[in-house]
Amino acid sequence: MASNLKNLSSYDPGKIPDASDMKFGIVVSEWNQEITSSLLKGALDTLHKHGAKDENIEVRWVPGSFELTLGGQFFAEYRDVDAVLCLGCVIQGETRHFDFICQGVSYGITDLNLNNNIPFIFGVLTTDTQQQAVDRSGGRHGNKGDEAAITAIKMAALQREMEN
Ligand code: DLZ
Repeated sequence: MASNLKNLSSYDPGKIPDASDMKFGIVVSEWNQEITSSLLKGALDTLHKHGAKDENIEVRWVPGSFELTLGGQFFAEYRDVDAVLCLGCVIQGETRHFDFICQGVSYGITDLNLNNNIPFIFGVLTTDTQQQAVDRSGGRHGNKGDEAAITAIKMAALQREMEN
């Protein structure tokens, strides 16, 4: 469903597993930092709301969305985490850079999921305008950071359920 029809922050709280013993890595892009900081805040608030503890959440910044995949890979290699949230914002400019970054990060995150057997969450806004990004990072369409956190908790819980 297109996000102009859906609030990214709306979910049924009764259906979210408890995250009090889950560990999370969060990789955030410095590009469009005023937007990505809001995504990060949404993700942290939502993880905490569902029981995640500060000591079980590690945040690392990378220069741009293109670097989210390698930042995510570092979590898989060097940390013991149940899920990794990748947060970024790519805004359409005058050149084709937008397409290459979006393609790189979406394929990259798919590869991370399949090659590491833990969930990596696509928390990247890809918008035509700055206003669309504002609307989806704590504005009138909610916050994609909240959505990323809920997805991380659900996928980490699914993995536990299926491997046990
Ligand atoms: C270079 C670039 C441009 C033009 N736009 C964005 C953007 O809108 N969002 C974003 O996260 N990053 C952007 N970048 C930076 C690239 O992601 C990357 O950091 C550089 O190309 C260096 O690899």
